[in-house]
Amino acid sequence: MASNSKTKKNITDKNASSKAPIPCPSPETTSLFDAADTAKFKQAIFRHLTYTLARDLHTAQPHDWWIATSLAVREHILARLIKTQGVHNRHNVRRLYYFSLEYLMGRLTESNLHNTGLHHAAREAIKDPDIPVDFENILNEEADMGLGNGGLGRLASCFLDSLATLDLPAIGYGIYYEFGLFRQEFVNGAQIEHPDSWMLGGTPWGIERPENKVSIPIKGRVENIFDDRGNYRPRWVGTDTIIGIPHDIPIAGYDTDTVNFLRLWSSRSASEFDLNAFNAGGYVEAVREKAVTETISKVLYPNDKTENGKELRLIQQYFFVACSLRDIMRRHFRNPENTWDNFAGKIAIQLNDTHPAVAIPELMRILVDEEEMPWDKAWTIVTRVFAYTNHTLLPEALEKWSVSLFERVLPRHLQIIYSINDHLLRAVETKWPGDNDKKRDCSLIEENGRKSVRMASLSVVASHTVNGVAALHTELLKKLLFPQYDALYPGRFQNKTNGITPRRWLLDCNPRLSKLITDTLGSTHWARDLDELRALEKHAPDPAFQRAFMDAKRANKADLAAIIKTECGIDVSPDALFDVQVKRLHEYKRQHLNLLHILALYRRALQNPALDIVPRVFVFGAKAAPGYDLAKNIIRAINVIGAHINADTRIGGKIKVAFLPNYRVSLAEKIIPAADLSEQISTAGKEASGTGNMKLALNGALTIGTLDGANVEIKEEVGDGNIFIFGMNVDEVEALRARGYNPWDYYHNDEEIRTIIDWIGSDYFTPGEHGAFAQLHDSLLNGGDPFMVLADFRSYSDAHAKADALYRDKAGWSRAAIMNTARVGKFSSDRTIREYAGQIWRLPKVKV
Ligand code: 26Q
Repeated sequence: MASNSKTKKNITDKNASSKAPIPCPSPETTSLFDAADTAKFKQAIFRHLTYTLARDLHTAQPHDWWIATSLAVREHILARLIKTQGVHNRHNVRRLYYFSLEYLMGRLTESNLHNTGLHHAAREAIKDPDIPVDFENILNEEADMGLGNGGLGRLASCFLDSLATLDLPAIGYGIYYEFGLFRQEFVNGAQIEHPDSWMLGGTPWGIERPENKVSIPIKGRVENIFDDRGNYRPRWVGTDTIIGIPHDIPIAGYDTDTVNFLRLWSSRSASEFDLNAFNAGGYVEAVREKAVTETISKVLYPNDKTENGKELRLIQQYFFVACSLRDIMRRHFRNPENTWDNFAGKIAIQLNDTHPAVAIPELMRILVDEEEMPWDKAWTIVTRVFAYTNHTLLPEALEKWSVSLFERVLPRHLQIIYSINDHLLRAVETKWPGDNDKKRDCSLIEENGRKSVRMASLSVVASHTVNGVAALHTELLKKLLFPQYDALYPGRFQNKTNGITPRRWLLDCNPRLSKLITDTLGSTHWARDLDELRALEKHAPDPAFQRAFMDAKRANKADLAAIIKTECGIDVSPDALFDVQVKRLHEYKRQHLNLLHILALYRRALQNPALDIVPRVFVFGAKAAPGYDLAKNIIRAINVIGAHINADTRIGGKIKVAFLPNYRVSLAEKIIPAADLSEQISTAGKEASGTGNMKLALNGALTIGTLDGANVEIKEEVGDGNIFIFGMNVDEVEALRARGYNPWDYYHNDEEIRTIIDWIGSDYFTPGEHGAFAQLHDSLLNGGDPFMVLADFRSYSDAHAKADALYRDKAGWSRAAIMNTARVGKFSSDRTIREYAGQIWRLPKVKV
């Protein structure tokens, strides 16, 4: 988004204020305690502006004010960070290490202000007339830290917030990508990707730690050597070297002194100064090699289902886990009490999907090759340390690396994987003697055609615990994906239903609703214990409370309407029903089902001008992977058809479609508080959990959704009357698929479906441009409609009619919206993290 640097209005008396650098806040507005805090905070801002940034107060830009404000809160956080780490180190505590290739942190300044209790002081301080920028505008200067694709990366960030809030010792590890997820722009409705140079303006939140740099070997070959006792001692030789430099992002817990950190690695070339052949050719060659090495941490892969077989991706994975394991070992062994014997007692590593799974052979290699530990002892350590979270059942999303690529990049690791496989297949033989099918199912190596390494299988076999991310997903994981391992390792699979941090996703992003809740419950303690929201239930029938609740919603909708006007140029009314679908663009998430329904409504309105429908604004936010053509075609179809509908005066503005460009965490924070209806419409069995569903329900949106992922559990919590469930369940999807699903049946038997699909296939919306939406059109018919959009359409349309009817009943809708907020306490990531800490990590709290 363009830099939002509107300056503060109504600066009346500059002279008067500059004579009094620390004006006394008026006693009516702030308590004495706050006044002191405010004064100190203001001093800190000015101090950083002058002595850290070397900026003149009068020429400082909004961006400088943002940095100075961030540094003012950072002081408090760093003091607590040092204290926390001192306690953790001195007491040699057990720690959790979260390994994730993605973190979608969003903006950090405001959440850090909230978590440290300095939000009010900062807001007041910035009212000073000497600061020519509004608080909001200062916060808007911050670029999102968008180092992730979607749900998996945001989950990792919510977990870090909960870990610190619950006083659990934890460090996150990942990559300090120079470019996060691309910035999205629409040109003629089509997605255009731009690089996301989030670091460009500098960030006060990443602290480089060159003193903790590490060296990593890669590539090379294995020499098969035997020692003087005839033991096989392979040597990994001829390797290249990569340097990893850590950057720490402090993670301040809410209302506690605990500050953990996220350690992200950037790659540097080792050969920078190795220029002994000092001639022009050697120099340029050396610099070129440096550039290649430094591409490792350049860019996040923008695909949120596997982009299989890319060498750089495997190198990224190996780079960050190899750096992180060395860092963990350094921390462990610098305490003289520690040995390998207590390593697994002090260290728990959680693998966020299979992306960091190469940590398994890397730790085995360190133990067996470098520490010369017997295989079984090493394997015991490994399997006591690792646990693995699975986030998908989609076969195309399961990571597989070709054996030949693996051999080229990590030859010794491949050997180790083969050895793990030998041990595994012996166990399989013991359990199912002579059963070759079982061996094929369990093997870490897929043998059909070109051989490949199954990273999910490796992760299951090497972990003491494997978890799914919602109850339904975990059941399907055991039944469909890994029945062989569930039988081989009884009890290894667990469920851990996802959660979201109530701090960012209610307290920070929805101040109006937060204030109402705090005023009603008498304190902000609900932000630590989200189950306290249950106490709102008894206010749900109260007309005054309903009015206050819906007033907050309406004000949020007015704010979003202004954003829609700025970003899309579309006028929408805050009195319309705001129907929101925000998530990555994927066929299985079925944004095209939403589009078919929009077209149905539009057509019904055209056919019957007297048709009485509740005015609706359909809000979309979604990025498509740059190489996913069908997803991009769906985006263009929504944009182009939406623009056509928006411009059609015959329907009196009753249907508006707004696709907000560049969906990201900071935009989600504006959209979610303004939603009435939450679209969670994946084909049953495909969405592992979803977390946007939880954020929207918490902010008082009603879900229209399938019985998929965590929707099932949301329904259980909020009650059948407060959610619109439609479509086939998992068993019905499976049964229809077994009978033979044919989308043409629905096309021929349903006049409305047929006309709409023909409409999409025509050039009606793109005069002169034939086949603009051919990919979408074909996928629904000739392509076999793999996600069964047509099969669920009628039921979806009926569910929308019910939503329409309830929305007309103001009291009924308000009551249901309040019930959603009141009853989704289960989906706090604090609950999720308590379960992980108790049942997977065995991780005790440490109060600082
Ligand atoms: C893998 C290999 C190469 C390139 C990219 C990838 C890759 C990257 C990201 C594969 C998958 C992802 C992300 C997956 C993801 O976000 N999954 C979502 O995880 C959420 C948190 O558990 C769930 O709520 C969602 O249901 C699930 O789709």
